[in-house]
Amino acid sequence: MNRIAVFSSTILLILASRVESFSPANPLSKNVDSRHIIHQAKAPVFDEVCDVTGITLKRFMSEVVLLNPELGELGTLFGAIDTACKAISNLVKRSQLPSSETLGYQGEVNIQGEDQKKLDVITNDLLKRALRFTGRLGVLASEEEDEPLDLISSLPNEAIFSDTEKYVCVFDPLDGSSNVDAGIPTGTIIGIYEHDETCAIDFDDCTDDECSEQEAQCLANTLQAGNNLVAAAYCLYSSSTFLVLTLGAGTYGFTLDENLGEFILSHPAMKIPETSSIISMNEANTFMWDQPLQDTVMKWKRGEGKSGNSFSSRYIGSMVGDVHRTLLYGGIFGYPSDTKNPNGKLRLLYEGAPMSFIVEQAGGLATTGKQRVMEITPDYVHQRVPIILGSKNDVQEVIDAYENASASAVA
Ligand code: AFP
Repeated sequence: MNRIAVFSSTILLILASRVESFSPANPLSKNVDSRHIIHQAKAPVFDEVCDVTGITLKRFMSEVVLLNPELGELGTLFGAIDTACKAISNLVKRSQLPSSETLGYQGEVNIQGEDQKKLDVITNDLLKRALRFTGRLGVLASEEEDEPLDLISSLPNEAIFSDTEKYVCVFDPLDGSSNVDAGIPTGTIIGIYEHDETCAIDFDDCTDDECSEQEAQCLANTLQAGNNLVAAAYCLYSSSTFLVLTLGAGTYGFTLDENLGEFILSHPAMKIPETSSIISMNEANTFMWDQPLQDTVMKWKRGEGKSGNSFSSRYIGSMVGDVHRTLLYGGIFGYPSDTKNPNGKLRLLYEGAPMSFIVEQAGGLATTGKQRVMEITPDYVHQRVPIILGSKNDVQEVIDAYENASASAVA
């Protein structure tokens, strides 16, 4: 086989697996309309550049858009995410240098009562600007913003974007930032929803009171269940910089090639191992967890769970790093409900739902113990949710334990 043929067949396999994961027989596939189905109709056009460089994220997205022109605006948003992740990766890497002045605290507390680090604020601003100037962003909600923001109406020449499709972006710009001073991995988490045009606010024409109804509509745009996500991604800033995404048809991992300055497809059609032997939760909280979870984890430690594997612990305390390892090696990552925090610690909208989407699209499961995370509609933007996600069989064992406990409570 010549070089182009080898490359072409690899891509066709990737595209085939994207289509396959949309099969209605796949219990994990979302209830999607045809707009989100990636068609295999036309053979992609390739050149020898990719044979030398690998498939860049830009190339990947343009192939997707070529085959699915209706996803064109999403391609533009991913262009902004690509740039923002590279910029944040540089900021995090340089943050220890005395000249960077990005370390330490901002002196502000965010809406969840957490001390904001300078990097939280800088990366929030960076991502906000990158997405805003695509002209495809309707509303944005961030861990670092008290309320959702409508940024499109404040763009210069906003009118030129009036006919383009808009999206709602929800994100945590720098998750795990409390670890950054110790050089521990951090990450950015992003979820993308469709946008309801009726939410545009003209800030020039209204006082706070007059706008409240529109603001409520705007807010409603962001309060969507994970099932409505059209795309999700995370960037992990670690030994390498990774960008992992799903468009609802499989999970794809890219690694930043620092020499090229491009994300290169390194993990096509990721599949999380179905069973594993890794527990990744803050075990200092074990005694406060729900009894079914405590019992299951204890069985795993003794090698008495369904798989018979003796489990081992791996916990960074930085969700993106822990989820990335879980995707690659399998196991369970969680921040479950406990007696002190009945809804756990992690936020549903911009942490729980996008990560659950990515994990499910790689063949894993994500639950609160009692409910699939993707089915929960948030009541407010910064709502927390208990999370247990990872290898299908291991998460199922937890779900079964909760079901058995509630059945015996009823009996
Ligand atoms: P920070 O962003 O404040 O560092 O919190 C990180 C995080 O939200 C998530 O990334 C971790 O999984 C989780 O908190 C760790 O929490 P514990 O320190 O309570 O284990």
